[in-house]
Amino acid sequence: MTDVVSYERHGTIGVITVNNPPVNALSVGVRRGIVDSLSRGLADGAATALVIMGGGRTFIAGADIREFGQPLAPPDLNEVIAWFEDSPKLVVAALHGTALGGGLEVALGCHYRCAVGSAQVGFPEVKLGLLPGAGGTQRLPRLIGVEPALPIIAGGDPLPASKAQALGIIDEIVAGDLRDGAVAFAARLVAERRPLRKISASDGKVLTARSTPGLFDAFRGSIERQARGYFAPFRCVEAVQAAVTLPFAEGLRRERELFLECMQSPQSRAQIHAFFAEREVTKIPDVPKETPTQPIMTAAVIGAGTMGGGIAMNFANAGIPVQVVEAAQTALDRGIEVIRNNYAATVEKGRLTQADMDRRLALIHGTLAWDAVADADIVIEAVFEEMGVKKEVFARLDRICKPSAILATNTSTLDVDEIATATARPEKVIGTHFFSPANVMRLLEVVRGAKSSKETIATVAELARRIRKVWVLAGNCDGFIGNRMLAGYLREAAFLVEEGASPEQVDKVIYDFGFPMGPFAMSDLAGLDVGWRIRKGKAATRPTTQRYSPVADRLCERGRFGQKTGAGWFRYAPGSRTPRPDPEVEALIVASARAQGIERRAVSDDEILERCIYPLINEGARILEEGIALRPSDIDIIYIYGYGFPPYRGGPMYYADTLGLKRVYDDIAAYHRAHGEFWQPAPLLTRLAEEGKGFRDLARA
Ligand code: T1G
Repeated sequence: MTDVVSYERHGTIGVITVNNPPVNALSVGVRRGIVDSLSRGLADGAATALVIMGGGRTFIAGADIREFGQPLAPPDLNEVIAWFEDSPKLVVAALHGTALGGGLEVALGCHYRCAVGSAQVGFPEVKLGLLPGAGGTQRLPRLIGVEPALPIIAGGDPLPASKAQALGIIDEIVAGDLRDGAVAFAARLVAERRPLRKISASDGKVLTARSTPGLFDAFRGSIERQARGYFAPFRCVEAVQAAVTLPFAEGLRRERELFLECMQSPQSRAQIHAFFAEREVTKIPDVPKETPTQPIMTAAVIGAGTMGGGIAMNFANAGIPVQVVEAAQTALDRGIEVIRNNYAATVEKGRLTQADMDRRLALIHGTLAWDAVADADIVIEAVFEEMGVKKEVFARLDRICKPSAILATNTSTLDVDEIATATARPEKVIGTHFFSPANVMRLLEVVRGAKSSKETIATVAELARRIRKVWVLAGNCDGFIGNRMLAGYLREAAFLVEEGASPEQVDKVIYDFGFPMGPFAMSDLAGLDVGWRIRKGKAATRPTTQRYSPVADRLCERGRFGQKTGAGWFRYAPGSRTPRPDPEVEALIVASARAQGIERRAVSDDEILERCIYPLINEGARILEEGIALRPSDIDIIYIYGYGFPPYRGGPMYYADTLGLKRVYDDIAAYHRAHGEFWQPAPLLTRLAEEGKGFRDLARA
């Protein structure tokens, strides 16, 4: 059990190395191995000090999440850390990669910490719906002070080594080999007779915080917006508060109580589901990790509109030179100006240096000359959403681009296979559906055409990782995965307001469920004209027997396209993005209901929530049956990253399982009886409900 941790002496310094790839998680074997190695180091008379470090690519990156939910086998991590802190020999933690969670807690139990410059440290537990449960909420505030510790613990984002050093978390940045540097650092500390610093015994900074009790309420207020609906961030604050009000041992006990509250919350289970789902999504059964990929050294984007410009920024941000091709100089200039303004806004917020902005802009080359894309390794088309235009672009690219070039379309509604017919290289054609704004939203739907080769898929997957996208493979169908499911969600929202709900009532129900905004505010943000154009394209084929709400069309006919025109479903004061109810819209809704003979009624919040969320689940089941999505958790990732589904509810398919599919099926069947064909229960949902199973059972199939 202890082969995952080794001990060997280098000169007079004993080195404990954790070897538990891929991230040196603190499994029970690692905890035991660390204790064994510490005992060996203390018994080693020739060792005057000890170093603990990680083998492979990182220091310990946290507790072993896969052990959660199982009875915790000894030794308890708090005990392990206390043995380090109480060691009679000086102990140095040597950090590289990502020293996270329990890993950082182990490091805080050591007397000193050194790191390579590229190391990161942090407490991401809150992103799993947890909190640092091995002394992190008690030691970090004692080391760096309460105010800098709060955002690290309640926010969960990692810190670069430089920032960690400035805060006092890291004592020394090591150049060159980490082990050699750490051994030399430890030897120096011994030679200088530096004290064995025990953070748990240093109360100065937390006692100071007692004189500003208001800082906790102020911090809670500062996270209210982004932590809305979450359980763990506010437990993190309570745990840090205990570090201020209680002695260390009692604070540790309080931390453990709060940790267990978080661990037992449904939110943590949902967030851990999302954590593993985001990694599972990269596994494509017939495109294994070993599939060869093409090098992507240069890229090109056709179209410098909102999407094209945002897509180009992704390449520049990853250091990949990118040509941006437009048809007219004015459109090109406008597109490049929007890119420049986007970067300038980020510099203004202090999240990008001017030098970085200049470096990235220098990688983006605007041009009217199509032959500029001849040598690009990948070209992404982001032109007008009309099949004729797209096929003309792909035919032209097929003639111009080098044979190995991948030709990708950013279409959100058109048939990728049909676009591929415009080329002689269908195996190189693929869908890369970015979400707007493309330089911000992390989701990328990779749409596999019937003839997209495995190499093309693997290459685009690798590129997606380079441009920091969470990518999900989707089959080729109308709306792929996300937008196909969204259709039912938006349809029911429109029906609900004709039946008697108001747009603001519907939006509030969905906002309170945990989305950043409801369907009507979202439509106003995206622009109502986008959907209008699509509906007009399909009007001729829409069955006349099907219920249809014309309200959105009426809004568009009046030029009410949403925020961009100052009015849509809501009205917006000049320069404001705050939606305001508009009597003109209410009148349009009432007129539409009357024209359809719909008797308006009071609609309950519960009905609104079910009629908006259940269509996601029902359509998601159909998408799984058709093989458009590989697994239910892929759909969860799409909705969390692309549509703001609250991570603490795990995504639509996970959420359905928490409700129980029997109940979901019964409710959908009832809506089917009441509202007709749109509510036909998906066969897969029906089968799973009858078998007493959940979507989770599919993943295991
Ligand atoms: N436990 C178990 N498995 C883990 C793991 C963990 N902590 N972290 C990663 N893995 C798996 C992951 O599922 C994947 O598996 C493989 O390792 C590579 O991960 C007491 C209670 C470290 C930044 O939250 O953020 O400590 O798919 O693809 O992109 O207070 O992994 O190969 O089968 O993500 O290089 C706190 C979570 C835990 C860190 C590396 N720590 N991990 O990113 O690789 S709770 C975390 C990450 C805790 C204590 C509390 C990232 C990474 P597979 P990967 P990567």
